[in-house]
Amino acid sequence: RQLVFSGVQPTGNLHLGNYLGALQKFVALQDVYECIYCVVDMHSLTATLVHDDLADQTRAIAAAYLASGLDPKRNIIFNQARVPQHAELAWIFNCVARIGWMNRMTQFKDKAGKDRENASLGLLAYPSLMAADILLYRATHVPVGEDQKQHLELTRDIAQKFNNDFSERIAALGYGVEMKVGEERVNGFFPLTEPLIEGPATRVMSLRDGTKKMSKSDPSDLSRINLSDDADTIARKIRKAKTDPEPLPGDLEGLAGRPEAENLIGIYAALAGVAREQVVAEFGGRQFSEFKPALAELAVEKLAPINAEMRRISADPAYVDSVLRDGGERAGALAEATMKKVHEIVGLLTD
Ligand code: AQP
Repeated sequence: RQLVFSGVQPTGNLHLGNYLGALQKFVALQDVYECIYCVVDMHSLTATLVHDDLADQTRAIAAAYLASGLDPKRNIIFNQARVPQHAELAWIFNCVARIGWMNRMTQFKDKAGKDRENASLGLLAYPSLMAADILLYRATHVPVGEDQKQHLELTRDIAQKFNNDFSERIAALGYGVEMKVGEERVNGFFPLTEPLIEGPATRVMSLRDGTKKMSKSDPSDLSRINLSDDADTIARKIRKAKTDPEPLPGDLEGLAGRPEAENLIGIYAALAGVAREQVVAEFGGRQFSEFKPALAELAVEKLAPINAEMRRISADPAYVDSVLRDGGERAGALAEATMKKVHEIVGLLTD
């Protein structure tokens, strides 16, 4: 059985990186797989504990899911806090994972900064909760941006260690599924989940600095296009985007050492749904003064309807809550079934 799981944190405005790296792919995958899409609200406590409007932010991400085209009937859409088994499985994974594994995570190093002793324990254990999110549903595929690749590798390490440590009990209970690890065929309870990191915009960069990831937490609003930006703002941000003085190259090799040009070409390709080769073939030799208006027009064409739909859906918070409640019930039933087996495998006395 193949199943997709992914999530977005309710930590501020969604930007074009979140859209191209995650949401746009979620929508395409709903036609191919059974999918579960979560608003991972408990993750948002790891860096900032007290939020002014966490419930509203949670609804806003759910509205963005729906506005991007996710169907709440075909997919399970819910927020993490409604299904307490996420935290429960994360605790077990905290006991499976090693501190050294967590210490090596680049996102932890970046977010904790120099004063690591003062970072929250939750920030360090973040990947354990992420592994629990995915493995609670025994998801086989996770669409994410490039920045989450390391966390997905850790998810596989946790699954593999759990499968190894409890191999005898898993086999005795008959809960194992045959899977391939390298050349070996083993019996495991949790799948070794594959990341889905594909396409021309797996790492959208800041519009002000092509070497930095486009991010919600960048202090400059000009560095990102927010899904809530209106058409004029989108066009202004693209006009002001940093570029070099050369015309666009006619092939992909010509993008080497030109991170800003590479970023804008990648964004254009992802929005248009074409390969980057096609974009350089079309715009090669032209100046940014010609390319930027074309990119702005395309971005507005794709994002304006999502923006309008987000506003329409957000005006009805009771509807958004009903989607999250219904999704939470469906996710909760699946989570309960997994945890019943996990309790038995681990030997926890719960019934
Ligand atoms: N720049 C990006 N390019 C491509 N994909 C991206 N994602 C994030 N930034 C980019 C993908 O969006 C999904 C949801 O991300 P998240 O909300 O869980 O958290 P994040 O990665 O921490 O988002 P930000 O904007 O980068 O927040 P801060 O500023 O807090 O670091 C994920 O699939 C992610 O890969």
